[in-house]
Amino acid sequence: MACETRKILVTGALGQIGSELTIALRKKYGNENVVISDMRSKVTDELLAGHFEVADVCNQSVLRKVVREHDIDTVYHLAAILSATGERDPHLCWRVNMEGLRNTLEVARDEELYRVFCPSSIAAFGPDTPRDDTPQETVLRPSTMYGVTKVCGELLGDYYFSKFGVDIRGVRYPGIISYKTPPGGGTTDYAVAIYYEAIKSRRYECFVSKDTVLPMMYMPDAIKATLDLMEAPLESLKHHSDFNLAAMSFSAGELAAEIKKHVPEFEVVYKPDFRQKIADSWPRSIDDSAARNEWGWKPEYDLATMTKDMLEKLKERHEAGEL
Ligand code: NAD
Ligand code: AKB
Repeated sequence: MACETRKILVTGALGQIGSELTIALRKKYGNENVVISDMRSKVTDELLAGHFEVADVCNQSVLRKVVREHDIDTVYHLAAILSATGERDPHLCWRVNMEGLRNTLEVARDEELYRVFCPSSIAAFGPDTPRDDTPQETVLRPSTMYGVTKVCGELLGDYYFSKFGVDIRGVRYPGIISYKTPPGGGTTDYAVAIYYEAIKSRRYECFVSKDTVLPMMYMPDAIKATLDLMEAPLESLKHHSDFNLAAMSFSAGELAAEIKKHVPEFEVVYKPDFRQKIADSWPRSIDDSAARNEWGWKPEYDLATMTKDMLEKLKERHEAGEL
């Protein structure tokens, strides 16, 4: 099945992950086979190389129309409200994350789609979960609305799989670090912003404490995981919507120290805000052996290799006047 042509829809495609996943999918399946959609309409030229539709995932008939018009058989459902924005507006978070997913699953069932991808997050865990080497099967009692929607989303996905045969797959992404599109309102955003500020102003005010440790992943690994899971044979999967996924864990202080190796004059001050409490409720490290065993997951980047690449790429963008 690996190289078979697919007709793909990416929702939330203008976001941090969608903007890079779209490019990877188009490279693999061809521009004409990857339709992208988002609520927002400001699209970069790079993403305009294929079809773009403005579509609110809360509107099921619009979603269905896009799927039918473009003969879609696979959806990467990335439209969502993330943790920090979700705590500011929990109702919006519930509506977009839950209605959006249910609409996607309803359309997938009715239109007999081949496969659906919908990510979960380390936010599915909560203060009662073991924080180190967090197991695949463990306590799921998050303290944020975003986390609540991620747990419900995993359960809803698995329900549609067992009840209706919808082949939905998902990973619990850690914080994703990247240099192309800024993150969209999460708690792990500091681990991206710190790189931008190291290049732009040589100073960063960090909104979590120096000793805050969270699981993180570089974007190329996140894209690889997504594509690999979506290509895994169904028979090899015991899990579906909820794979733990890990690459590296580090504290905010360790991240700053790694950046200082390349930018010695870089300074960080720590001023924790409401996001500290969210970070403190999430795991420090993740056991992802189910992903490794069931579909061969293995990350490439660690803190040192990611930092070198991030700083090189952001420096190039800065020199080109893009930042
Ligand atoms: P993002 O905030 O960068 O992008 C989300 C996109 O969804 C945005 O472009 C936004 O305009 C769009 N959107 C919001 N409401 C919409 C609606 N009603 N209809 C259509 N589009 C809408 O998010 P991301 O970081 O790219 O995350 C993608 C997915 O991955 C989400 O499910 C998120 O929970 C998950 N995830 C991300 C991370 C991370 O660190 N980036 C970590 C764990 C899980
Ligand atoms: C967030 O911080 O909300 C996201 C996530 C880990 O789900 N980056």
